[in-house]
Amino acid sequence: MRTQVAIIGSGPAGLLLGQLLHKRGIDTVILENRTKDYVLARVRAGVLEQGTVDLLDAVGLGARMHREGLVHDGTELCFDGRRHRIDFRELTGKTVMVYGQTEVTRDLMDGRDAAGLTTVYGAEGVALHDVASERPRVTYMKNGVPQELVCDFIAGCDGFHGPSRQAIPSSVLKTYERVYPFGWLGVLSETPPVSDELIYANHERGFALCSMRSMTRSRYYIQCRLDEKESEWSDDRFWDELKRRLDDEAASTIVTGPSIEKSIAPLRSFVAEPMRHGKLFLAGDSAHIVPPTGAKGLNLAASDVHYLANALAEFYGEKSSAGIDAYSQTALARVWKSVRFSWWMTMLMHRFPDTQPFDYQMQVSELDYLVNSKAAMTVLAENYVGLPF
Ligand code: RFL
Ligand code: PHB
Repeated sequence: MRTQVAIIGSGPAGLLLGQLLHKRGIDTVILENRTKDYVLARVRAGVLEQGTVDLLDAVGLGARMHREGLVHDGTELCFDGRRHRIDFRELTGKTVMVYGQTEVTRDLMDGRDAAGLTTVYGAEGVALHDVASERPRVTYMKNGVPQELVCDFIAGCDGFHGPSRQAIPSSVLKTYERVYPFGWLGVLSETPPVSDELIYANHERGFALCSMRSMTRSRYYIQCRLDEKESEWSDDRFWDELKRRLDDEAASTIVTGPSIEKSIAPLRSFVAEPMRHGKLFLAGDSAHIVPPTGAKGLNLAASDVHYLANALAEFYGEKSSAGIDAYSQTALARVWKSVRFSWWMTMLMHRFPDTQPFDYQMQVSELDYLVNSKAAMTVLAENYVGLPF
């Protein structure tokens, strides 16, 4: 098989890139090792920046998001037993869209199917070859039969554990990492959200987050230890612990119910540089990971593929390599700012194993300053709604 751009991975990065390139008349094939249903069942992100919303609109796939998504004008920070609102719209003129990653993925997959574009699910043993040459290739197995995809470029959109980043020689690749000493235990339930907006809570017992997927479906998280297992957390234990970390009003009004999904995610910050090697480009989680505290992961995948699609369009349209030569630097400038914001919010909101009473007072004092300073709230708000791209 031959294509212009071989995309590895059908997560949000790969699927959105496929649509952006299709709009510009550039041919793609996506290779995904999982099944379509497996990809659709992964419960992950929930908050889209305006820039991500704009990209879904630009590829003509925003209609359901505008119908079913929830526009949030602000968020709440809870500490010391009280909630404080940060008004994004007033502070920045912008809002965010609460719309699940599973729905974004479904809309993008439907768009790809409707356009008749090729996605190979269940592609096993995907391997990248000759990425620094004029003729890069990807090999894989489909139903036990060896296959080869010849292309002009490879887009590595295969997440943190995929093969693309490994195809960049270690002598070229520089990585930066921080692993946090805790995880998030997430629960999805068919219950109305406790509040109209998200609540990020700093509590002596650990962080908690009240999020949602719709007015009848809630997503809650609590900070947990890394050695804990989902099976140790019955629904009752989860709800009890969540309530203890919220303010009295939220704790007394929250509607609980059976969990329909429960999982623990570790938290890490990670950046790989450069994001391009020869004909291979990394985009999304294959190049960087942020802790979910700032809701940035999916949005960074979107800004990466926006830059990459523009660069490739410039290459095919104007025969200029300027865009692809600048891709890594352009994308990384935005990546690092989101890495910083996510790290800062994580440090501010979580309890660390070595947190002393002094450290906790420092967090509360910073939060108290934050919610009483328009300048500080604006800093949070403009990062949360997303820096321009
Ligand atoms: P993905 O989504 O991991 O997709 C990568 C795809 O590549 C496939 N793949 C392979 N394909 C072929 N061959 C191989 N060998 C392959 N290996 C892997 C995988 O099966 C998969 O389909 O990466 P992508 O596209 O870069 O998207 C990134 C986002 O998924 C991620 O950043 C977000 O989910 C992060 N995230 C959040 N981001 C936000 O912007 N807002 C949020 O509110 C938010 N909340 C979250 C999150 C992530 C979480 N977890 C579980 C990590 C909440 C959580 C709990
Ligand atoms: C979510 O709804 O899953 C979610 C929302 C905000 C975050 C992280 C996750 O910061």
